[in-house]
Amino acid sequence: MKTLYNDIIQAKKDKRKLVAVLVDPDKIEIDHIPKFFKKVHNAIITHVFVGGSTDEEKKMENVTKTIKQHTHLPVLIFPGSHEQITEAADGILFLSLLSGRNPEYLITQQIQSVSKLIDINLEIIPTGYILIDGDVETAVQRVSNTQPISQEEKTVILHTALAGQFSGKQLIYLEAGSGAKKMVAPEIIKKVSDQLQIPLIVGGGIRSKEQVNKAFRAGADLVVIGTAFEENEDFLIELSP
Ligand code: 1GP
Repeated sequence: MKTLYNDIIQAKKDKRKLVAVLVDPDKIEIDHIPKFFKKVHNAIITHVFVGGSTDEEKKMENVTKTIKQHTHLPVLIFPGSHEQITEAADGILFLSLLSGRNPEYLITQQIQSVSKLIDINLEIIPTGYILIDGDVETAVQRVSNTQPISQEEKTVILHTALAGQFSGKQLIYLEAGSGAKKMVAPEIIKKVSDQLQIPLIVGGGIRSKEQVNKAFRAGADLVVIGTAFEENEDFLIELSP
């Protein structure tokens, strides 16, 4: 059953915009999760992504379990490595880093994740992950040892996204990187969304309601926000319906 994905497709058809909160297990205290999710539920958040480039304290499983106990929202793993996979979530963005040329993040990690995935019941959503220069060196860049695509290279970005779609990805994620100084430019989002038939996720460096709306107006179907909530939870109040 492709429930999570079907809901995203339905939202796209209905032009209902989606917002995910990204919870990085390295950056949240387990005890704080109940309080944080009370605020999340008062905002326009529709999805929870859990994961990060690293999971230094090996908290992924516990953080995900605790989140599931305190939310009705769909919880998807957004893994930095196969070690972050846990059956405590509802689904997984099965990422391939299409902007990079490092086989480790194109296929090796994916193969290493199979022994776990075949034994558990997570909805798997094949996702083309495209790292775009956000004007700062991000953790994804460091950990994956790949270069982001420059925001000047609009056609390369478009063709990378379409190559993902043609290869069977079900989502495309344009990522400026966590804590990016510059979000993915609305012109790029528009160029890609005008041609793409599958849902488009945009994240990295989004810190204001205006930026969220810009991304939506340009054609993003789902916007991801992490750092802005880590730095200021009251931003959730700004994002109330
Ligand atoms: C990172 O796109 C997400 O993978 C969110 O980025 O932390 O900058 O909001 P921020």
